[in-house]
Amino acid sequence: MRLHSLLLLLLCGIALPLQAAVHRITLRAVSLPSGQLAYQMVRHQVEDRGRTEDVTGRYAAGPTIPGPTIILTEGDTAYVTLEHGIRGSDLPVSLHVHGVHYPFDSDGTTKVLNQVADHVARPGKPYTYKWIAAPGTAGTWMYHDHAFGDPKVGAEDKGLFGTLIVNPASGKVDALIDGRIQKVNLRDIKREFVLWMHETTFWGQEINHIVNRQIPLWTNPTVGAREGDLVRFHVIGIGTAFHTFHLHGHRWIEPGTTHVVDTVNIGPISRTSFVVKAGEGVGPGDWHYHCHVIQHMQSGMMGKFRVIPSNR
Ligand SMILES: [Cu+2]
Repeated sequence: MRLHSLLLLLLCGIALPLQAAVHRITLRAVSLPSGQLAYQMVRHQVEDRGRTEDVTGRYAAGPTIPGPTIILTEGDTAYVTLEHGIRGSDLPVSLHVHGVHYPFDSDGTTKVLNQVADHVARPGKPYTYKWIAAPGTAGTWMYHDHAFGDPKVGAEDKGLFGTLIVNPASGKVDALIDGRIQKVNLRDIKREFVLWMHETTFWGQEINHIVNRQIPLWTNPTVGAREGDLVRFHVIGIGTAFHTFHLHGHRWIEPGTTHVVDTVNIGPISRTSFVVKAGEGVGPGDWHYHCHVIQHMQSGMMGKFRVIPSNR
């Protein structure tokens, strides 16, 4: 009997996911002095193995474009409450997420569109969405408004968009490092750069794992790393234009393939995510990144990946 119980325990232990945290997140949609809209992190608490940790301090203090990057691990569940903080407007606002699982009432759409019910926040009436980062949902995804101003489309084009990263439960991703495809431990990545391509502008954000903070970079930013550091890029399209993201001096593999590339097609709400070793084979420099559509380049759609010499 005792042996039986022990075996059962062992089997249950094997079947349980390695990590299954519950995230309780509050976001607020606000207006910026520029007239644009943005999401702001209000609170993020993580319940994991009986402990609750407040990680709100990892985010920028104010609203940002793109909005706060929410990072989950396969197996996690997030309850994301949206507050309406858009001054001078009582039009509903929402959160529609891509990539992960959610029940229908967390779709973030309006009754005008879904013919059933509004999944929206109104002034003084927050709305809570449930996102389930089920196995198989690892990847870089996005969340955005699907209601404000236009009850079918929403106001993502005015700044109400942000990034959701679901990291694989294994904690590892494939990358082209030192000339060969190998597994990289996510905990060895120093910085992540989120670059949204909107019409003729990049909107950036850094997730700095050295200081454990998200840093807003706003438009066409210079991003930086030390030579030899592992960095991960997340490039996402939004709006109406199609782009070709290109980074000088570096190459990587298309996720899930062995194709080595240095340019990726990015359409609205399509994305890529890849790891590079900063300056690998080419050394330090102000390596440009830009859209390779000539008209977009001519309109200034570019920035720099500044690789500084290693002090090792
Ligand atoms: Cu472009």
